[in-house]
Amino acid sequence: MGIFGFFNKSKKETLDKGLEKTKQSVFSKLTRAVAGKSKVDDEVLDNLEEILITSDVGVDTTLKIIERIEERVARDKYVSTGELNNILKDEIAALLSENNTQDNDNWELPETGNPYVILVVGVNGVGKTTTIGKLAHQFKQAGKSVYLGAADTFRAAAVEQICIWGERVGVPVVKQQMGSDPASVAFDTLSSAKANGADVVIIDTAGRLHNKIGLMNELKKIKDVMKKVMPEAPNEVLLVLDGSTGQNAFEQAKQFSAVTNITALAITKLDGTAKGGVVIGISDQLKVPVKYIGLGEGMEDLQLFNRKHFVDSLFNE
Ligand SMILES: Nc1nc2c(ncn2[C@@H]2O[C@H](COP(=O)(O)OP(=O)(O)OP(=O)(O)O)[C@@H](O)[C@H]2O)c(=O)[nH]1
Ligand SMILES: [Mg+2]
Repeated sequence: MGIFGFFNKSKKETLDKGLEKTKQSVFSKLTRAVAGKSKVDDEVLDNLEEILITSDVGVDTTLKIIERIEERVARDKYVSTGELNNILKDEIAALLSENNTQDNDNWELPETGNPYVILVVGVNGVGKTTTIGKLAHQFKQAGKSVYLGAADTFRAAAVEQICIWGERVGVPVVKQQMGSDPASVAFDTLSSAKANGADVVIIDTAGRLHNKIGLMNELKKIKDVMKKVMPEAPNEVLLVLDGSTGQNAFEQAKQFSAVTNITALAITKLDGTAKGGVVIGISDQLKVPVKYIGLGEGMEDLQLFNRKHFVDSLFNE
């Protein structure tokens, strides 16, 4: 492996390109904030605070970042505005690394003797099915055998969509008719995957949140049925969030965590938005780790989230 390890040149390009809109927006605001100023003073810090908040970093995380920069300015006496990008990059990376969760740097999975089961949840349209297709592709590339379960039985088109991904990526999809019981689809998928010695199972679910209780019951039923096949399943409950909705994504994460035990987050659609700063806030504020980020609609446009690479990409000129 080279110095970037898994993070090779093409991945870096995908990340840089995906974060371009956020980056442009942050930089143009920063440039305006320091125009005509040589030194980071209170006014620059005030402007910086506003920039971070309007870039969807979130108020609490912004205040933490500003505090760190204030300390640094007090310590170093004179901090030139030209250094601001680098300081922001360092301080945000340091802040995020204090979070106890770890970044994943490869697609390896824990050895359990059974397939590793990922249950994918999230409200409609956030990118669940697309993320499942991309995950299947990444796991397959890493040499794993993958089974997908079409447990979004709410619409015929949902079953079709995941089958198209299955064909595109070259992995089997277990399905039933539209309208059938999602828990039964999950049961069939886990059973087949186990019988065939698969490495990973990824289960799609419907995004319609009729009400909290309905959702909670449905997810509980799916989980209970999974446990009949493998007591440790699901190994991962992945909540997918649409990054382009900014603070809304944040709210959804809080709401979902309140009704079910979420173990990982995927933040999608970062390529189409200037609100990519939301990843920083979510990664700082929530106990659940951001594991994957979506940077486009293609098969290759999903990456393991790495805090340092993310912040580097955002603040490197
Ligand atoms: N630009 C971009 N588009 C994305 C990304 N992820 C998903 N999409 C698009 O978002 C739209 C919705 O994605 P789906 O995967 O169907 O979302 P879903 O959560 O499964 O939706 P429901 O099944 O209706 O609940 C599709 O047009 C995807 O191509 C991403 O990372 N970037
Ligand atoms: Mg879907």
